[in-house]
Amino acid sequence: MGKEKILIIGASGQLGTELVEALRNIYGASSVVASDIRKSDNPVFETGPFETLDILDLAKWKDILQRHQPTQVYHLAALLSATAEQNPEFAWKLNMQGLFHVLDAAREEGSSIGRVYWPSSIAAFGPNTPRFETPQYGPMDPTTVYGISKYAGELYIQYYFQRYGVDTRSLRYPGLIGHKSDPGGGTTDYAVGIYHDALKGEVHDCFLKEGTILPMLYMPDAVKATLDVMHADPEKIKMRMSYNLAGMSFAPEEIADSIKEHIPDFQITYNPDYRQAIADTWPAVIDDSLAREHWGWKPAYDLAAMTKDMLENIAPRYS
Ligand code: AKB
Repeated sequence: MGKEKILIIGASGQLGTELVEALRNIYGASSVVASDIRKSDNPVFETGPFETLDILDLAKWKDILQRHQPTQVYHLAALLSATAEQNPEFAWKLNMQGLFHVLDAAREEGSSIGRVYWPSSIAAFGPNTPRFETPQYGPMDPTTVYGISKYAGELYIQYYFQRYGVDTRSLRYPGLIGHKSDPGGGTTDYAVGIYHDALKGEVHDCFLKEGTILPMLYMPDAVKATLDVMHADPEKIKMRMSYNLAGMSFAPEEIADSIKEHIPDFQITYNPDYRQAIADTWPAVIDDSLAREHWGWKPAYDLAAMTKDMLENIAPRYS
């Protein structure tokens, strides 16, 4: 690869913030342009270029492309499952039109963009998908607007690869858990909030009920998987929809128990809301064997290791 210029769209979000830091460490701060509708107050955003960008604003998008000539684009801007259900029309517009703006720019004659990363999610699955050892291929009948947009997006990134030769890469993320930024509107996000409540000495009132097993991934593993799939030689990416990806699976009472190992007084209560119905249509345990076979995916963190690391990193905020 020659000199790379990276553009991250939706950089102020949970995953974007982490990728800005990781990619600036690899490529140098000036080679990684962060963009979002609002600038994060995370200090890493002061280390390199930032552009205010609403990806639905085609004129601004084209202007940024012309000025920065990115060779790789990470397009992360989207509404997540719970927020999208509050505003389904806008969620569809943002999640799909935003993706088309990126894919269409990448397929244009003479485009600087050589590679596009776009995230999918376990939300692309639905009630008829096998819940355990969920296969890469099988029934996909998402019930949320977010999940429908992810499944449609998966088909489109494959289409743009097959029809126009755009080098698209993608992962189906489980719930992502990290300590560097606050999560934004997901059904799996209780698994972040619970650590903060535990360290504040508060009872965690969980919006999912006991026994709701969901697939989750700790952020350092998510960042590693994202960079690994983007940096893999093209011939290793033998599948151009989104790869199944797994880290760990647990129910709310299991993460609570892992916290009690460190904070014995911690308590959890259960008060399921509309997010329960979303979680009930998602898989519990994912089969990610294709990612392991094709480009060597292997997660490092289990629940116990993640809990220890989360508590250590969040504790200073509340002490
Ligand atoms: C959400 O809960 O919406 C996200 C996801 C699983 O994609 N974390």
